[in-house]
Amino acid sequence: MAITRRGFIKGSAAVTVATAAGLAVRDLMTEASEIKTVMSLCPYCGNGCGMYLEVKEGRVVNVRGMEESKASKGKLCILGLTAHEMLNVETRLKYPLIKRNGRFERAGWDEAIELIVRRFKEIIEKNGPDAMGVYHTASFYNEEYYLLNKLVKGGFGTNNLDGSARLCYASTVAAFVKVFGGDVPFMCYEDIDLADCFLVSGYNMSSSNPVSFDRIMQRKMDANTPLIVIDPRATMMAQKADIHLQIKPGTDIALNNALAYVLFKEGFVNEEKVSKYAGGLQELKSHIQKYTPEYTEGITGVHRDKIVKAAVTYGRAKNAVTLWMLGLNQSTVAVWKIASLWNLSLITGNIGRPGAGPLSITGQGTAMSLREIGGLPHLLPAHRGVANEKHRKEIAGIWGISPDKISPKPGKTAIDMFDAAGKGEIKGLWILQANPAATIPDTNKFIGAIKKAEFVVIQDAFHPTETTLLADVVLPAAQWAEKDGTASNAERGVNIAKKAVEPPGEAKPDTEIIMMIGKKMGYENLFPYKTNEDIFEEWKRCTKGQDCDMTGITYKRMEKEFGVQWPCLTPEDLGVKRRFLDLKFPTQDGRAILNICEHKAPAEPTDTEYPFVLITGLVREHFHSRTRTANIPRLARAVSHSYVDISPSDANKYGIRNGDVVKVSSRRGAVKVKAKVSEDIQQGAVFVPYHFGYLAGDDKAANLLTISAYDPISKQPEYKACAVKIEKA
Ligand SMILES: Nc1nc2c(c(=O)[nH]1)N[C@H]1C(S)=C(S)[C@@H](COP(=O)(O)OP(=O)(O)OC[C@H]3O[C@@H](n4cnc5c(=O)[nH]c(N)nc54)[C@H](O)[C@@H]3O)O[C@H]1N2
Ligand SMILES: Nc1nc2c(c(=O)[nH]1)N[C@H]1C(S)=C(S)[C@@H](COP(=O)(O)OP(=O)(O)OC[C@H]3O[C@@H](n4cnc5c(=O)[nH]c(N)nc54)[C@H](O)[C@@H]3O)O[C@H]1N2
Ligand code: SF4
Ligand SMILES: [Mo]
Repeated sequence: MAITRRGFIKGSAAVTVATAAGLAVRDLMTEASEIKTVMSLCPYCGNGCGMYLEVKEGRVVNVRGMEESKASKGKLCILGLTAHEMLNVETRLKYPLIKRNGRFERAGWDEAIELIVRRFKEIIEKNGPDAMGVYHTASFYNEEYYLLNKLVKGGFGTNNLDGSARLCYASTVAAFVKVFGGDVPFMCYEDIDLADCFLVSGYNMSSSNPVSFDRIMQRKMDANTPLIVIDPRATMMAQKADIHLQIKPGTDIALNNALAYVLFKEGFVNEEKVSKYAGGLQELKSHIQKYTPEYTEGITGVHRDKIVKAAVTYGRAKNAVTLWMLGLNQSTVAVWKIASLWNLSLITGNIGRPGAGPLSITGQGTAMSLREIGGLPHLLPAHRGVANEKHRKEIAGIWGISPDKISPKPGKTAIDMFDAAGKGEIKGLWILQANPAATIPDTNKFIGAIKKAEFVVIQDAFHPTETTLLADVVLPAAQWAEKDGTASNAERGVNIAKKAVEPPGEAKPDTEIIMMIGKKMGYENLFPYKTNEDIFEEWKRCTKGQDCDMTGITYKRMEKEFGVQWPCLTPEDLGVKRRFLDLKFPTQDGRAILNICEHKAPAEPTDTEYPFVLITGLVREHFHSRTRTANIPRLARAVSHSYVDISPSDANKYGIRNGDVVKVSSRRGAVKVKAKVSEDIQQGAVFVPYHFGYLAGDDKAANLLTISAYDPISKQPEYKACAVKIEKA
């Protein structure tokens, strides 16, 4: 039978439509039919593109780019354009589930919440609040982050609240603190349109942020702007570059120091001027003397002449914008990698001007909000710290609790939190909007740890996921488009995303679920809200007088004005496009800090037994653990299975041909995936995408191979380098 769905006009005569099931014939006279447009934000990456949802008959039937969005100017990438297709799919979780005798059974909300509250209370009463670990996302809305932070730190009384942001952007935040004295990103997207040179390191933007990639390409076309890309792989981004510095994995610091060496030597550093706004110039100058292009060629594998050419191209630019992402963030020397890259902006005076400086774009959609709200183990709302007594008092005042309730001890970061569960120190785990059994490094270790925990609650919009299967209770969450929320994007612009449709079954917004658990645990006083807007208004009170002051931003204003950038003090205040144009930073002497950074190899070097470096990363058509994108047919088809990129010479050496099944093993696990013999990967390295967890097959998950070693400053794991061997399976 043909299945059709026809539009109809409100108030028109009865229309007959065949429903999706193709069976029922209904009188639809009273139903509205015109397309309703709802403003929203793309639920995926940190570019934070604005979008309009087109809603018809209670379903989102289309999305379109929002012209007014400063982040995207009407554009969307393939993920954004197909986002609505994830809403009504079979794998949506519609009811709470409780595991009994190893099997999930459908439960009512009351029963599920009662069980959770009883077990959480038991764990806290018996072992103290630090026996709880809460793991969340960098994709919540402000209201969600705020409530969870308040419940965990102000209710439970533990700071063990961390999440996937640790895997993603922690190193950049730590670098901001180290170099500029605080978590203070200061540029804006428009700076891309004004740059005369782009330096992009460890950021595969053509796949991970196609909208800003397009913007760079546009600027390149308009102004013939040179693009320098640092990446061990020949990604599309790298192939579009004027200069591709194809380093050996993990050798960024040596390369960045060599670029600095050439910049000094060729007279691109105005020492007197730089010393006014940056400290440590002479120390840096003497430190990098050993990083000559010749010496550095030996470490990085990049020809000395190419290093000189890149440095001179960068040095000549009037305004150079620098961008970076996980190729730097996910390393055991991540903070130094980033600081050595930013040294280049600082010594060449590429700072404090439109179109110049380090432009920080985040990975997940609302990572900026997470940082502002302080949903991390050492932070309290609005850039305050748990270790600071004055800060605890201020926040306790707004929360209406005694300051003693907030622990002064920073909580555990992601890897340490799960390790503590593995050791039996953390007994209760609550995981919201994350799929760590697919995304944490060293999956086997993670699964061992979560199995050791006494009670595990997962709150997700889909089931099964690699992590929901390991839970005692699974709670069904409404997702994007099914709830209201606000969020900051990478340029500090605050936006609203409105609810467009009802969630399926009994799924509820995360805010409601957090409040249900919190109230039942006895913290009614923490949740006096009638609406989402009430939550936002209380959050704003935390920002008053802080650097991220949002006093002038309201729900009403966000419905008309797009991405007003904090600080914004009054309703008339237009916000601040760029910060620190006076080159006064929140460090002790007001100057940025030039750091001495020394090259150090990854934690697990290659050897004769494990001779290859494994790089893991993303593809354009999938998002993270694919709970969403695997449900969208055109995306699922585009990349339907995991694979390993191997260079032609290595493939030849091992007798591997395109399409052969290859076993890739590390000291922690092994996968069997199809070989993709490709010029894009260098000899001695292999690449496996991390989107496939164990549900894609027991031997498919890249994170079976990866190592949980992390940067000692940021605690972000080294996903971009571990030692593996390959063999034809
Ligand atoms: N389609 C899609 N888009 C996404 C996401 C997604 O899952 N899918 N996720 C979003 C999120 S949360 C994030 S964090 C971002 C991540 O976005 P990206 O950081 O762009 O993605 P990755 O593939 O992890 O890695 C970036 C590049 O680092 C390179 N690299 C590896 N080792 C090194 C090294 O030692 N030095 C240097 N300089 N480079 C190295 C890799 O070859 C890779 O090309 O993407 C966001 N956008
Ligand atoms: N090997 C390797 N591993 C990596 C990386 C890498 O480069 N290499 N990159 C890391 C990076 S940068 C990141 S950001 C992480 C991502 O790691 P995760 O955040 O763990 O990955 P996601 O798949 O995005 O998990 C989000 C979960 O939330 C669910 N969800 C969606 N919407 C909602 C909602 O509204 N409410 C609730 N409650 N749930 C919802 C989704 O179904 C999904 O299960 O992965 C990391 N893992
Ligand atoms: S670039 Fe990022 S925010 Fe924009 S549409 Fe694509 S995934 Fe969404
Ligand atoms: Mo990320």
